[in-house]
Amino acid sequence: MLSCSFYLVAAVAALLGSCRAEEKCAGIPGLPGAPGANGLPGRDGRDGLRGEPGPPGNCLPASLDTELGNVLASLKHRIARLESVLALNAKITKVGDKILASNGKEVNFASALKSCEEAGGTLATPMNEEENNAILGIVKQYNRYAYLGIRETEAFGQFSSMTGIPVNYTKWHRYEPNGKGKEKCVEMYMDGSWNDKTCNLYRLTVCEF
Ligand code: MAN
Ligand code: CA
Repeated sequence: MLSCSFYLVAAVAALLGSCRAEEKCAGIPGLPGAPGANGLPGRDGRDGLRGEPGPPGNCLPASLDTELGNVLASLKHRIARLESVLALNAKITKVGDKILASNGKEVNFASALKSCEEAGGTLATPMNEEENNAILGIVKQYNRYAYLGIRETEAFGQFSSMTGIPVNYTKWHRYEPNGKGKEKCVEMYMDGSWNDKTCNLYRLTVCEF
């Protein structure tokens, strides 16, 4: 049996890795150690090469800018003159930014709305007294009641424009609206006041654009 002191000497020798004759003493390679912690970030790289020049800006050359300005001014002038011609012939009524016009036809509400929409507008919808008076001018011109672009919603007694916005301005005739959900459309009387009315009658088509 080997003495304890032999083991002690062997252990110390192994720990110190002391070996004078390498070929004879090289032991079995140890197991790989655990991976080390991540290193510190590297230094910044060097500046890159100069980029390509950017695309041209959206500024027009002065000459083209002037030319477009002139074209725009003459278009505006021509449109203004055309509007004057149409207004002179009572074909259109200008009120604020809106243009009102009628085809002179009396049809039910759905057909009137369709005609206006096909022409790129909608049924005339007065948003204030000035617009109501402008529509009234057309109603008087044709001497016919007109359907307005206002309808009763699912909530009885609540009226909205075709876009679904509840009407803010109203011009109800005395005791109107009184349809209690049975008169879902609105007609304009000859004095500009409103009456809720069924939608299947023949009323003047007045559009706004
Ligand atoms: C008729 C209809 C109604 C309206 C009354 C007013 O019955 O036009 O819509 O409210 O007249 O008297
Ligand atoms: Ca009514």
